[in-house]
Amino acid sequence: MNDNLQAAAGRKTAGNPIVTSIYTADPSAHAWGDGRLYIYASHDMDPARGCDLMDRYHVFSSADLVDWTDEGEILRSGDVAWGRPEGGFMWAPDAAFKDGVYYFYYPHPSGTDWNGTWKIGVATSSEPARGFRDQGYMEGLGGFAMIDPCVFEDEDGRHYFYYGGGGRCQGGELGEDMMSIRGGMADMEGLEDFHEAAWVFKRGGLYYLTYADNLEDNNRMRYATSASPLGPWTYRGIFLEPTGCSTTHGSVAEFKGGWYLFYHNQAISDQGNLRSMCIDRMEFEADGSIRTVVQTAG
Ligand code: FUB
Repeated sequence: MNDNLQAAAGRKTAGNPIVTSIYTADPSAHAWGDGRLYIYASHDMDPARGCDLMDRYHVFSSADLVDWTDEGEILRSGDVAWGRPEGGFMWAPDAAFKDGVYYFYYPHPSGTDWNGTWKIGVATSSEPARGFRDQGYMEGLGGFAMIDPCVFEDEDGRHYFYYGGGGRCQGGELGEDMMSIRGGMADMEGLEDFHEAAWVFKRGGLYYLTYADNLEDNNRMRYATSASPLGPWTYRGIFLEPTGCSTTHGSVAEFKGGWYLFYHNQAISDQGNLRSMCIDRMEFEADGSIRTVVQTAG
């Protein structure tokens, strides 16, 4: 544990960052309906030499967004039979729920050539924060930048899958098995300056796709909206200014009557590969635009 994390550990916080015991990034937030909100996060590892040492995931939950429980580790690279022999590289995940089963989607390379062998793995469990077992990886994806999976459940119970990086994002409808794609993937059109970290949610009948942009060493979050979960998308603007961290990655969830943005910064470590999760309120204009999120500290 480095000195900064040691100093922050145990500090009870209702502010940001929300977890001070370990480094956490890429928060994917879900309210499954049991009165708690769950965050599926990446785990940055010290020393911060890059994103290669990230080899496990933790889940965090809260009933009030103030007191957080570390539910513990749910999966590590050593649990993935098809994974890169050297492990590591467990990057931004997401989760979904259907018919009593929780699905955990995670990007991970399958070979020593980490950059050329990414897959999207799927693990399942009957519980939201423990008992996950790997089920293999998804087939039928486009084969480029297989990172940053996102699953969106529409009000009619259909699930949509998104992923991508390096300027390209694709989406498609998930099949019954939640691992195959029904009818193929398509490029998400209309996203301005897309970098990575796609996230889809719906509010007031409007679909939103949020993502990280390409501002060098200071990514912001932008968004686009559509009348359909698979676009075409209309670009709407920037809603999260730089956090001080070279990457940005966020999710949006409604919980107990409020809308919230979950993202990360480097407030504890001051190092871009040792990140910490944050939450701030989201507010919307009458036309559905997202007001710039105010980043709170401390
Ligand atoms: O955490 C590793 C990578 O950094 C994620 O996959 C990206 O979205 C960025 O946050």
